[in-house]
Amino acid sequence: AIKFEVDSQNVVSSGLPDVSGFESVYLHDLIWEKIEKWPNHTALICLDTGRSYTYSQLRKACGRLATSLRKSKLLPGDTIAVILPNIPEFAIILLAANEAGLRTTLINPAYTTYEIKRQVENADAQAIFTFSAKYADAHASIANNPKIKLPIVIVNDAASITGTIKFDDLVRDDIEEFSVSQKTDINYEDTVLMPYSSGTTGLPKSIETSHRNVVANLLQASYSLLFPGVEATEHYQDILPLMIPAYHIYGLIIVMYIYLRIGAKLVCMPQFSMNNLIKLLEDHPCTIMHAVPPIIQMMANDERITSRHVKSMKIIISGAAPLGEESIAKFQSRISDRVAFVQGYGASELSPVATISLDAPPASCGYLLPSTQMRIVGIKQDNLGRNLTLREVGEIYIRGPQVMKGYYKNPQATAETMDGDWYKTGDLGYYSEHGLYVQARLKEMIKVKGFQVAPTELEEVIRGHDKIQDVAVIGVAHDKYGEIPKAFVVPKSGVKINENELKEYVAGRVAKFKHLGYVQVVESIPKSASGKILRKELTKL
Ligand code: 4UW
Repeated sequence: AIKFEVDSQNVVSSGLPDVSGFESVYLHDLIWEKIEKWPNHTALICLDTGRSYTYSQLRKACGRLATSLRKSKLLPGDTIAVILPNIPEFAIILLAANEAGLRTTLINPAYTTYEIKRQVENADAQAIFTFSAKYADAHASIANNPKIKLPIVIVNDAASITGTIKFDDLVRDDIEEFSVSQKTDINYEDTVLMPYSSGTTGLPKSIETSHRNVVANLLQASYSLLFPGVEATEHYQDILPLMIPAYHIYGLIIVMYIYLRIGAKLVCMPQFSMNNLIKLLEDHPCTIMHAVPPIIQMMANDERITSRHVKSMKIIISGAAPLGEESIAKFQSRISDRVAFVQGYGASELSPVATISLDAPPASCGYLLPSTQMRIVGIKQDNLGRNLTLREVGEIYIRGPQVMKGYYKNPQATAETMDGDWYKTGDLGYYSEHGLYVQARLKEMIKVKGFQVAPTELEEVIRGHDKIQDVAVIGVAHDKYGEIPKAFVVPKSGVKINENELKEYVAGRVAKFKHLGYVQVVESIPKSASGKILRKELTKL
């Protein structure tokens, strides 16, 4: 089979047949497309509580919640903020919001109030879904925002708290399911998701992703990932952990949505830990697993995990950060060599996948998805801006129906990250007969365990410390997390700053994965004439 084609301009195209039909399908309709084939199969089960939903129960709950959302005066184009761990109700809320024509901004429940408030405001959210009374207080200050139409909805908590609504009341049996005629006010180009990403530079931004973007990517990724040529119906017996967070677009689209569409069973893990993963694998004979590199590394090194835990496992898929070949080798030699490993490459701006394939070597990120094109653009003085040939290293540009509409209310950032209809990934790599190899990140984004950390955000937090005059943050290599943030700080004159003092200051303000690994005191921060931090120079200090 032809894996890819290269034209005279060095534009690489997928060798796979184009996907079609994505222009005029709503995201939720695509997910429910085949549901009558498996109404009584379990769709989602919670690892912690055993609470589960069959496909038909899931569909009904989504229809009822969509009706309730509209009754709450939320209108098409309004945004809801979802602050939830991986629980079955996550899928209900997302699919109901999709159906009601609402946009969703997904927030890490481990975020501090400071971080949540920022994201809620950045996305102009009008409703907040959270999971525990414990959080309601913290979110109350956010819910005071005059834009909020629906106060906090508490999912999965028996307690009644003033100013909040219980999720169960929005999905009661007597609520009519959302009717088809109410859907006419949604367009395929409407924004359905607002992933939060720092992109190439600066603070995190809300991305506008349309129904069409996500539907296209679901069809593209399904073609490349689900054993092409095999009818999707054969996958209804698959069992997968929903382990990577559904509040990250990789978990949401590539794990939850893809597999709900084909009738698989998802075991939701609300809180990741090796103990929980071991319990999950012991109780549920998983057949496919999506992970990030640090999890694969932990599995490879954890003596408690043996071949018994992966006896039904066909494949483990990794993405969001580079996967070391040593992890795969150790996994295969120590645990099982029957499990195949595959990497994918994506970004929040790509709804989210660009490359993945079952027949590429595991060190490769795979071949381009159907209907996807790539250019590798020179960044050196002697090849700057030129489209390079196979095996030459440059910046990865991607084009296809999965490329985002743009950054929300930020045309400048959108213009900077796009070259016409090409998305400039800010990643360095090359393409070969074996697919895409990603070598490094050119953009300033730091990735800790696959999670984004924006240096600009940490710099802003650190600048708030009264002993700090100037600061710059970069990512440095970490053997377990991939990378970890390091701050270079210039104290105010005559003041001494102690490393732990600054680490604690940051720890009090941002989620754990953003905490500083290292602090180095310097005399000045290297900057360009225009005042931009020269982060490459910092690595030499
Ligand atoms: N190797 C090296 C990789 C790789 C990588 C990503 O947080 P974001 O915006 O988004 C993601 C999405 C990843 C993803 C989604 C769906 C999927 O199937 C899959 O593979 C299985 C992966 O991470 O961060 C985007 C940035 O993360 C880096 C790269 O720098 C990219 O621009 N990245 N995948 N395989 N680096």
